[in-house]
Amino acid sequence: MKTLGEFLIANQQKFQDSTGEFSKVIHALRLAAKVVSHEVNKAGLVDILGEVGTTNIQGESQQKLDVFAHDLFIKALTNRKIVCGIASEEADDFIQVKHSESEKESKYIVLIDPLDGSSNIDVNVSLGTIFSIYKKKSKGSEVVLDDFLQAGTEQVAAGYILYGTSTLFVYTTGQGVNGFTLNPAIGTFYLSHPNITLPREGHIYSINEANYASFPQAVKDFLKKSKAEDLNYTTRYIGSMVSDIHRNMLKGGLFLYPPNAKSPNGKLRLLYECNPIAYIVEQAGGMAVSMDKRIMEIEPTELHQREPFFCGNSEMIDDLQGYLQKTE
Ligand code: P6P
Repeated sequence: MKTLGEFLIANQQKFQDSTGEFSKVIHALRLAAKVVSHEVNKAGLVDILGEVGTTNIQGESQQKLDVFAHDLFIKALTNRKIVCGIASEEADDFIQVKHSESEKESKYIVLIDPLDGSSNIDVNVSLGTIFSIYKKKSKGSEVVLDDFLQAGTEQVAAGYILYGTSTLFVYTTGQGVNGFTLNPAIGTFYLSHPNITLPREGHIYSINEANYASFPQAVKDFLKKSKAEDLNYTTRYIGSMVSDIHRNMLKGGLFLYPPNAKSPNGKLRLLYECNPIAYIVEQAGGMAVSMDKRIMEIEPTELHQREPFFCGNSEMIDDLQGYLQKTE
């Protein structure tokens, strides 16, 4: 079975002018994913080992896992100087990756949610990392905010890492979606889910219905219809987006995070949650929209802006859009 490394080499050879720079970005994300996977899988032991609130043998205080994951991905990407800028959910502003005179300028930027769903750590629910890769578009030697405020259609690649019953690295570069499962015994990702494609039909919808009272009427009407007996829909909601999305990718379904009273623009972040997931879902044959438009066509205005987010099987999205376009 092909490893992620072999897959990258095979794909790199398809682009005669490739310099291997992009592969190095994926290699760095892959390395960080292995370390985060190890830490996530021993999180439950932290209390038992008595590390919480004290210092470990290196004298470092026990970090919260999401800060740990942020630091790790940032280090993996900056130490190798393979990107020129990074934006993270855990950092208010973007991070400039400076190159010395002798170092070759990198052309890639990465936007990342280092550990999405981290509030689930204490209850042993799966977590995820979500990333998006673009090319720097500004002319100067330093990245500027506009380099990060690109529409999702400009993505060079996008992916997620699911720290679940196994650790899965799923990504696309625009030629379909492939998933790699980590063999923790030897630290190698193997191609376990080649060319992931959404099943033609979906009968699952994922939504937090506790917010029903303040959903837009169009969403309420869609949900009412979805409960009709003859549709044999079922609802599944883990509350950790990568888990909900990955299940729907394999089994078919619709993920919805509408606007609500607590989150008037929805809760999910456009740049490092909605756009990368949208790229993956579209590459798997599905669709991803905000209230009235394709999510990847939204022109971002802020680094951490939130958007309503609906993605999954095309026929389920078409059905939902029939309601959304009748908005009140
Ligand atoms: P709610 C996790 O906190 C997260 O960012 C996503 O992973 C998940 O889909 C969503 O929030 C869950 O939000 O409001 O349903 O708890």
